[in-house]
Amino acid sequence: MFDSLTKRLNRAFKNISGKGKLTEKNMDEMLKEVRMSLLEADVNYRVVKDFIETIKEQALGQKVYDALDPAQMVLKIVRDELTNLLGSTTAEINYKEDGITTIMMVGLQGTGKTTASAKIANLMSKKQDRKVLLAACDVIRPAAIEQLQTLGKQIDVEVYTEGVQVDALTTAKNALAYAKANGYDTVLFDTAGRLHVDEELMKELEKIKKAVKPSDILLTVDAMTGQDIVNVAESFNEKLDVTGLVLTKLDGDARGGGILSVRAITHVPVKFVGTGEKIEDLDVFHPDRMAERILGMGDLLTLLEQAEEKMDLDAAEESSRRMMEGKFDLNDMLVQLEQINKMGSLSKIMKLVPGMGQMMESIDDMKADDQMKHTKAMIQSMTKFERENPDQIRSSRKRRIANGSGHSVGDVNKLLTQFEKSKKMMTMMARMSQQGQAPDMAAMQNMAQGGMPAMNQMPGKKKFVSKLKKRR
Ligand SMILES: Nc1nc2c(ncn2[C@@H]2O[C@H](COP(=O)(O)OP(=O)(O)OP(=O)(O)O)[C@@H](O)[C@H]2O)c(=O)[nH]1
Ligand SMILES: [Mg+2]
Repeated sequence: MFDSLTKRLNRAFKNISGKGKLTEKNMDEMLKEVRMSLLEADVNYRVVKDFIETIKEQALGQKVYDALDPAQMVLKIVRDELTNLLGSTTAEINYKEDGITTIMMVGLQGTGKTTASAKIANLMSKKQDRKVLLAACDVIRPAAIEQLQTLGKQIDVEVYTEGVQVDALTTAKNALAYAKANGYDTVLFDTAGRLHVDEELMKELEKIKKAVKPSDILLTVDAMTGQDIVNVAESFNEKLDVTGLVLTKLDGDARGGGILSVRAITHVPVKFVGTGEKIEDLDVFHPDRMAERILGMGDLLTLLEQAEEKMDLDAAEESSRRMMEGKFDLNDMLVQLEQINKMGSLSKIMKLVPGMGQMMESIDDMKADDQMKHTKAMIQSMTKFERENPDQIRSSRKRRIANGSGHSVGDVNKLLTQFEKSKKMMTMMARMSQQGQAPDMAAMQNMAQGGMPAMNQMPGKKKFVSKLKKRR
């Protein structure tokens, strides 16, 4: 995601960091670089122009030239302005206080309406305790209804359909009546897409809008189409008054131009972003976190939230406690590996850790996954005694473990060394956690080089999250 933009921006900031005094000349050079990076990322030129001017003004206003650490100040200004560009505050779904919240999904063909409908339905029913109905209002593409039904089953959300014989408007009205009669509090209407914005599509959508009086009209736009997003969003917005955007396929968007232009020009807030094909690959859009991600500053809040959601907290607590007491053994390492697996691909996780995105850009998920499997196999070939007493594993035991798991003694040695490093690192993190500090960069980098990342050992979950939030 935005890898090339992040890299170029970082290069721009290098120009001014480490220099004791900031001069207008190197500030100008830096801004020129930033400008080029944004244009190259396909950000709208008007947006870029305004952005650079604002940075200049801010820099003058905040007297960065006299500051002790000008580079840091400039970076903060850029971060804040980038956050503003992306919408400053998190835009929420317009839930109705009483009555049924109705959400219409609209967008061009293949942009991800159906997928996003299911992802959002899943998020609302699993995390927000809402009773959600999906309405299949795409009666144009024959397989569309089936696609929604398959997704509905997967997430355990009912799908209302009357087949392709009944038109979209009637289906929408009936779905709403059905929701009322059956105690649903939220209905998501999946509608048909067209290749281009056309009259016929807009007319149909306007009729559905009139009938279901949507609390939200969410427009899905494909991040990979870059600046064109702006044109599409403007056309839809003119006709329908879109209330939010779902920016899909951000996982494939190396440039970022769309996301950076669309809010500034259309004033429609981004509410969600799609980051992959799987149901869980949906993030609520937070402008400040996205700005930091674009600047390569990582996103610890999202990382911690994901950890909280996906990991088995009891197991994590237990291994944390054991670690604090200096009892961390190979059983715990196995538990941790399993936890990491649950969080998804290593490269995605690492991008969220400050400073790691750059460093781990070439991380090979297949290789990392393979390595985890080998490590697990070796630990699983050990006896209970061995797992609890790694330091007692001598040559004959090593040979047995190697043979039993189809590895060499060298592999077992490597595992044990890695374990020792992890243990050391965890002790260090535990100390930081007790002192209530955020993990620092050096520790993170050690972590990457040393062995396995111990996500659940990041200092104290909820407390840490609120501390981080307060720091902003
Ligand atoms: N990588 C990636 N793929 C996505 C994402 N969202 C959707 N897709 C894929 O994009 C393709 C189209 O998604 P759909 O949800 O069917 O799109 P749609 O807008 O409903 O398409 P129509 O109903 O034909 O207009 C599917 O193959 C999805 O798996 C995303 O965030 N990331
Ligand atoms: Mg669809």
